Amino acid sequence: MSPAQSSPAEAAETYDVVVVGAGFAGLYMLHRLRGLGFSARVYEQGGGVGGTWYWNRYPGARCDVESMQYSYSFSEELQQEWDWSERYAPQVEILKYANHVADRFDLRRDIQFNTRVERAVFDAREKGWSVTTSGGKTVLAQFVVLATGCLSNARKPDIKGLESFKGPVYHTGNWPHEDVDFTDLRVGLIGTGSSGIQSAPIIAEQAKHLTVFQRTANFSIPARNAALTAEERDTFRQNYPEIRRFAREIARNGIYAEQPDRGALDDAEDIRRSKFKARWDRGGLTFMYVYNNLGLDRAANDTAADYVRGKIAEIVKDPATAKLLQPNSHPIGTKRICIDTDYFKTFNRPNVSLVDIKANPIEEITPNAVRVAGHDHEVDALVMATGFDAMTGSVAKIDIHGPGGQTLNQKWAEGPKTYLGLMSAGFPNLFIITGPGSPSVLSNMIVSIEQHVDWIADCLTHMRERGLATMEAGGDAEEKWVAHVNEVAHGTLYPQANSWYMGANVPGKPRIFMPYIGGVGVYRRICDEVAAKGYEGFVME
Ligand code: N01
Repeated sequence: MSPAQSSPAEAAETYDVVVVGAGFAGLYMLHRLRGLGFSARVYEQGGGVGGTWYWNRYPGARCDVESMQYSYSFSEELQQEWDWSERYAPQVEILKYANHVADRFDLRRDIQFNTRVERAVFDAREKGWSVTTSGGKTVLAQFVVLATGCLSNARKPDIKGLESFKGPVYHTGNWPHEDVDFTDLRVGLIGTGSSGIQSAPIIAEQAKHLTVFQRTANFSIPARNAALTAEERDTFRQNYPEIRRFAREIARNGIYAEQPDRGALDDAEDIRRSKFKARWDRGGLTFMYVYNNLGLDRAANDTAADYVRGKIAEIVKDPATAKLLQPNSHPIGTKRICIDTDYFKTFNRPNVSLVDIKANPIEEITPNAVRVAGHDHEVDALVMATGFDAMTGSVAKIDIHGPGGQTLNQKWAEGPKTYLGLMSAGFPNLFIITGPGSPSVLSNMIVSIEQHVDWIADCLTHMRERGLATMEAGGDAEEKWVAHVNEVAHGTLYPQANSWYMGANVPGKPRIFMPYIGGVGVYRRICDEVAAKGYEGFVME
């Protein structure tokens, strides 16, 4: 299957597949490829495996999907032997798990760390990709799989004067590997998404003073994190076959949980409140699944949003601060809902203050302060929890040239276009794992990663068995899929928010709802049907 059998570039290393990234997607992709006898090389820009969990080491970082579910299902031994310590695993433990997987399945020998893929050019004659890395080396591969992650391109906003700041500036998505000590320091935190909301309470415990600069107030539900007991783990393990099946086939978001059977307005107010209370007390993402229409109907959504706003008013003692923390700019859940531990309570501390930068945006950053409305908020260190160029950002950093000479960035200038989120027309033999146009970030990522990896593995096997050299998304199939993804999104409340799902957090980025909102079960069936019909909509030669 090597594309370079009679290549003029005979000295170049050749692989069946180059995988970009050694996070959860890249690791499992490598494992499957190896098992099928394909030669593969993984390039990883970090110094270790784990992807998002390698980079996001900020204080308080932990998963918001429960750990027993945020784990691979492909190996029965693995899921039976690994002991998660808490309901929501901390970053350090998830990273340990990724390292355990890499060792247990002997994956490291095919991974080259500290190496970025800079460029990939399709060679029509060789029917494969010429891949150039940051080390200046070029290898040939018949297929390239982008396992680059959806939230891996950390974004520091362009704020006037930022470069003049004398203290350290950290980004939550690119946190140092060494301990960061905020003791006796005045810390400024910009950004109140999941990362800011998780880190604020921990930073506040350590710092002399924490000033949170909030542009958009966010909805957050308590995590209610706790140690997992041996019984809880055992119950999960015994029921894994059903839990995994349900997560893959039934749950919209790939998470095993009770599914709602009625809308919010079908219940009287007292019943509705008691249901919201039960979910609030239980904690976690399933708050949004108490009713089946919270993402669809604004009046229904308002009932949940009002409940959370009421909770914020109960928790936060200063009424003006509470009011500022109550989100009013978007329906609940249409920006990724946050899961926190004591976030709102943190604003009752005497060493924490909140600054509204919606009404008065940051004017500039000076060597020792953040200036808002003419007032200098003095800080010794800055934490940027300002998010990512999501879903397309890490793909865009690679200079990808299709056979016609067009780059993927040119093709995606008006927004990403894919067929099933897996391939983009005009770029043969290039797969994307959890790309735009697939459920991806709207789901338990591991469920979506496993589904994509398995689909790609089956597809490569299909091609090998038939002696097929290239595969490409068909233009018509892609157009129809893009239209479908849009249509489904616009049937929901999601596009009403200026979210990173819409590309709205990056100035100049096209506003298109990127993930597929139809649900992981529906999506899996579509992908399976496409494969069963001989990869309908794809062109194979
Ligand atoms: O990033 P975000 P994140 N000036 O984009 C603000 C996953 N995740 O790293 O909303 C001032 O959500 C921005 O304001 P606004 C999860 O999927 C999961 O927190 O654009 N402020 C916002 O408040 C999550 O959704 C976990 O008005 C600026 C914040 O910065 C995703 O990663 C933990 C600004 C960015 O929020 C991203 O989360 C962490 C500017 N120029 C992350 N630019 C868990 O599993 C941006 N902001 C728990």
